[in-house]
Amino acid sequence: MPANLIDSSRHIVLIAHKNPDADSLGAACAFYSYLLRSQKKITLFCVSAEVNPNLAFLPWFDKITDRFPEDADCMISFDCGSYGRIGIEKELPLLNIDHHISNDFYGTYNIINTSAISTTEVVYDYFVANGIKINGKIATALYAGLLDDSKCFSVPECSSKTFAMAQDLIDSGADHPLCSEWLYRRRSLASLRVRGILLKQMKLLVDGRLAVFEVPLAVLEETGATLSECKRVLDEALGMRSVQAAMMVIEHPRGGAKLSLRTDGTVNATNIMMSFGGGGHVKRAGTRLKHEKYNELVENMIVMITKELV
Ligand SMILES: [Mn+2]
Repeated sequence: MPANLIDSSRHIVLIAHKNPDADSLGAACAFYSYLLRSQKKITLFCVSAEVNPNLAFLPWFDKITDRFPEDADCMISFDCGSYGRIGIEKELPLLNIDHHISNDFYGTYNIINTSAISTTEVVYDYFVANGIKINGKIATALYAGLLDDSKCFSVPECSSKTFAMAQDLIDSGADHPLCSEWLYRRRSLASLRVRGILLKQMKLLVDGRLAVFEVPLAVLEETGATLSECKRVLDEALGMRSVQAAMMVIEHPRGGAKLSLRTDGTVNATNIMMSFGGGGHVKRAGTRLKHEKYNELVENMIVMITKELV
C-alpha cells in the first residue's frame, strides 16, 4: 500500500520531472507541505539545475534541489509518464503518481488516473480519500497544476468535477490571482522574441491542417528561450481554424532533437510518439530522438500524421 510505504520511510524524495511544469512541481510541492507534518526528512528534487522562474510563486520553490540525498529510502514521482522523465536511476522503492495515458506503471506502487486533468487532481483525490487537511499552501500548489494542465479551464475534458475541485481549493485558500498572474499573464522577453521568430517560420502542410515548427539551436541561443517557452507557440498554432495538429522539432544541444506534438484529437498524439520511443496524452505528447540523423525520423513522423489527417 502506498500509505504504508510512506509511513515506513524516513527520508522521502519528492520528484518533479525534467524541465518541470506547474503540474509536476505543484503536485510535488503540495506533497511536501503535507509531509512536513510528519517527523520525516523530505527532499524536493528535480534533476534540472534551472527551473522556470515563473513557477517561483509555488510554495517551497526555494527548497527544490538537483542533488539527490544519499540517505533517502523512498521516492515519489509526480507527473512522470515514464521512468526516464525522472532523469536519474536509483534502486529505491518508488511511488508513481501520474495521469499520463502512456504511463507504464514503472513504480513499486502506482497511483495513476488517466482521466484526471492534472497530476494535482490525482494528488487532491488522494488527500481527500485519506482525510488529509488541505491548507492554503497545498491548495495553491494543487490549483496551479489544475489551472495549467486545463489551460485555464479551456480544455474540453473539464467537467463538473474539475470545477468542484477548483471551488474546494479556492475555499481552502488557493490563490487564484497569483496562479493566473504567473502562469498566464507574465512572460519573459525571450518567450515573446521566440514566438515572433517561430510564427514567422511556421510551415503549414496537408492543406493547412498540420503546422510544423523547426527550432535550431541558434534560435534558442539568440533568444534565450526555454523549451516550454518555445512549445507555447504550438498551442497558438493549434488555435488556427484549419490546424488539427502542430508539431515542433527542437534541436538538442547534445545531438538529436526533442519533438512535441499537439493535436485536437483527430490524430492520437501519444500513439504517434510511442512509435518513436516517447509518450504523453492523446492531444499532447513528445519524444526525444537521439540520432544525429533525426530528420529522416521526423519525415516518417510527418507521413504518419498526414495519413491520419487525410
Ligand atoms: Mn500533467
